Amino acid sequence: MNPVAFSRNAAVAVITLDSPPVNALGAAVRAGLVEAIGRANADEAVSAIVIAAAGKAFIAGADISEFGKPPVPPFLPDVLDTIERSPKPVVAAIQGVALGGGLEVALACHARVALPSAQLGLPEIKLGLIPGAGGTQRLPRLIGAAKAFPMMLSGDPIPAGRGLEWGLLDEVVSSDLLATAIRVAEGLAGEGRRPVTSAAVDKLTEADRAAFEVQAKDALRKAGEMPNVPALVEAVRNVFLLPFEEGLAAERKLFLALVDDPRSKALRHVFFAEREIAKVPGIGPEVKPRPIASAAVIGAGTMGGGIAMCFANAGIPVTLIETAQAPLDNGVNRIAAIYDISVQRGSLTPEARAARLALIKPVVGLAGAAGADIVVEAAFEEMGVKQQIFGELDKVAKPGAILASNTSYLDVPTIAAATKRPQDVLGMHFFSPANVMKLLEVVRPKGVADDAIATAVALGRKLGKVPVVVGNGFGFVGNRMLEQRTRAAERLLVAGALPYEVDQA
Ligand code: DAK
Repeated sequence: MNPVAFSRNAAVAVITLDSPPVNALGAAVRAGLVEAIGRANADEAVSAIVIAAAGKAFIAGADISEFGKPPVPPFLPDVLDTIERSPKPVVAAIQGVALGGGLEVALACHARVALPSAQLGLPEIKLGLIPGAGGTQRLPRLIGAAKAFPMMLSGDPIPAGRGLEWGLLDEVVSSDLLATAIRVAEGLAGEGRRPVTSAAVDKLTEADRAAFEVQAKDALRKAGEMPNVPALVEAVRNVFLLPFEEGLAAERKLFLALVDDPRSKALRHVFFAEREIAKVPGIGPEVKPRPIASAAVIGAGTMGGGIAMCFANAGIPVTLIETAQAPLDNGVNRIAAIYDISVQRGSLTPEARAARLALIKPVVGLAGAAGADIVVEAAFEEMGVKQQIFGELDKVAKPGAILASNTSYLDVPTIAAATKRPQDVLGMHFFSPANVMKLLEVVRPKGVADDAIATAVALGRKLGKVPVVVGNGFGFVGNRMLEQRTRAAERLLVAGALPYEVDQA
């Protein structure tokens, strides 16, 4: 199938990208785009061009799997050059995400229209990179460096409405996206206008530059060891120092050095790994998760409290259970103190703090778990304790409730054997601090129902975690690795190495 289709609507050429799942800019798409722009410009009946996309995304950026492989022409910066230099105006029609190289395509166009649901972003920073196809040079020229730099520094997309407000978009329409893009393209052709982003200068004021330098200083202070932050600062600063072409060449050089950095290679690996682990063997989309409207957490210690916060943060009411009032009060006070710190830092409003605390209901005794759709046990790491709890849970929990243990090492089937419902018993292993760490091991013992695993995975995502389904082996995956490392470190200590030498090794 050709990933780039060409059609005509009166005097407007419509170039439609159709490369599922997300219209990434692989070699075939890049070649198709150049070819289609050339065809439109060669066609005397065409006066303007629209770049549109089929499917849920406009363009999700470069094909990440091509990074680090021998580059195949045409290169994206050259494709964008072709678009920007097109004698006939080119308009981008954006639905869904325009990310990375996808937004850079849109920036090279002469106008941009989008649906309200569109998301515009340069997420390269999250892959250990910086934008490498003109993003660091064109976006500041279009909206000012003080707005462009934070977008590139966070990598988080902005909604279409803000894009319109900032001048990144020319129009936002809730329907008839293609018809609007065609109208805008005809309008530009009629007026003989072809606004070129790389030539824009009016946003690059002294005030903009000063504001950017303040942001840059702060970013460099917080950058840690990530080399892409100083690279981003340098690239954006060039907007004020160099002509466009030279800034572009400098950006490309910085980008290519980062592509070879092992930290970027690791982050690209993580991108695909996180998508790979979403595919659970034997559990397809036909296995529906059970509805989870309420939860109970057993144990108000560090782990239990953190897990209860995960539920409250996701808006799920949660009963926090202890054996006595004093440890329960301690647990609730600890949770409130953690929320207080967030309020002091400004990352949580006092209202949101109150709303989250109101979702946590402290209760003494296991009977409090009776109404919950899921129970997560976070008691002492001792088989006897776990079996006793699960034996009692079997009597009080409602039928079909998921019974999960937060055990980090213990055999889940042995815990499940304390109940008459092993099909509902699994592991949900959070990592400390549970309200912060993203990894969630979902332990899948033999005998557990597929929809119970699907429920734990779906719930994990709702809690903002990266759920990874693992087998029921000692230490599962995370602690199994840490165990080996700790054992080796201790051997070195016994053999006479100093702790800092062990750290170095
Ligand atoms: N490349 C390859 N595959 C991608 C992809 C990409 N950019 N984006 C998504 N996919 C694949 C996923 O791996 C997944 O594949 P399967 O697992 O289904 O096989 C499938 O698309 C669906 O993705 P998700 O499962 O993530 O679906 P969601 O709907 O949840 O999310 C998303 C869709 C587009 C929001 C998300 O996938 C996403 O954030 N994608 C990554 C966006 C990104 O980081 N783009 C790359 C930015 S870097 C240069 C040349 C080029 C460039 C620079 C320089 N020179 C020659 C100097 C350009 C750089 C960039 O664009």
